[in-house]
Amino acid sequence: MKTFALAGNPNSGKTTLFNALTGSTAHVGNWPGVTVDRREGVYKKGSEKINIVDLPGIYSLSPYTPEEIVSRDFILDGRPDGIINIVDATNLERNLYLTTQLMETDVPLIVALNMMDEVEKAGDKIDVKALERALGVPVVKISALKETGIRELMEIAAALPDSRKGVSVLEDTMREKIRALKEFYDGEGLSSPLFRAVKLLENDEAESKRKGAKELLEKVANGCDTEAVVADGRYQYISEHFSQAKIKAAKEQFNKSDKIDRVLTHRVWALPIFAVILFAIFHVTFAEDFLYIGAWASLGKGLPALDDLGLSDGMAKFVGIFYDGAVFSPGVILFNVFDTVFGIIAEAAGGA
Ligand code: BGO
Repeated sequence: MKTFALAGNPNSGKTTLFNALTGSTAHVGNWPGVTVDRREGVYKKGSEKINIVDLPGIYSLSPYTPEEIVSRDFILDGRPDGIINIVDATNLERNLYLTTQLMETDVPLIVALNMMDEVEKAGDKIDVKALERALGVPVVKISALKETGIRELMEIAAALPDSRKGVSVLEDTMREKIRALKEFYDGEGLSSPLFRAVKLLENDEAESKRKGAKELLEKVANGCDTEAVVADGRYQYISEHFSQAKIKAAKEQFNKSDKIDRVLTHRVWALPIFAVILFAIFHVTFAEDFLYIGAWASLGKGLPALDDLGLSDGMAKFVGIFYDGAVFSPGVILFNVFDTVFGIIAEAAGGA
């Protein structure tokens, strides 16, 4: 039976997807030597059963937190048949930082673009083909919560080739440095040499400890702060390539709140509009002639004053809350309601 690792940022929906995939087959243990839960279960709904190992939620494959260490060790040395990288589609750029690292391993990889129900609810769209081109791995839209797209995800995952050669989004900017370090790792016969080479450029603690690695890095780096260049390179690639996949959506959104924003924040009209809105709020709240119906209805003659209506005392008191020759604004009506109610209470209390 094939084993797939489930990897992703905290809150990307990993637990929800794991539960949807494994149901009652799930069981919890511990990763050796650390108090981090190891959850495992079997996906049975496809043509072949697949063992799913849920890795802890992580932002990076650096070896610093226990969660990062167990995830990295399992991916590099646990020999999974593939990685399902769950990505929160509502936070695409941030989540893809981890994806750029998973891409550098030699492990077959598929991206599950989760929370698509939220994306669609917001009227957004994501260009999956553009994402696939930029990542070089299959991308499948899913909603772990609504359990949509999961069968397709698992069918494509099951059909992934047995091996993959890692690729790095940094190969354009740091080609020579990466090549020199990768040669070193090729010679060491370790798994995922490209991943380790880039990690060494990031001054990764685990890779720097390897015999001869630090000296080689110093020589290759030649005074350059490679760690910063790597982080910059990842973010730059993400904003250049992956934001494009979303821009379409942003343009469509432009029809709605952005259009209103464009008017309300216009360099000329913004202040007059603001003044009108403010005036309207004050008028609605405080005006004694909020709706001066009479002026419009009878060409300036106005409606009769309250005293001229010939109402009984009780009725005049009630109508007077809302009207006296013009309809009062809600603020004035509210004031009158309180005034009348407290007047009645005060009168009753005085009498008592
Ligand atoms: C709460 N769509 C939507 N809309 N939400 C999803 C999806 C999806 O496809 N997948 C997951 N979520 P985890 P990690 C919650 O718990 O699986 C939601 O950390 C809440 N809880 O339901 O836990 C999921 O394992 C109260 O949301 O992620 C969960 O990776 C109010 O994403 C959250 C709102 O999922 C994280 C949400 C008490």
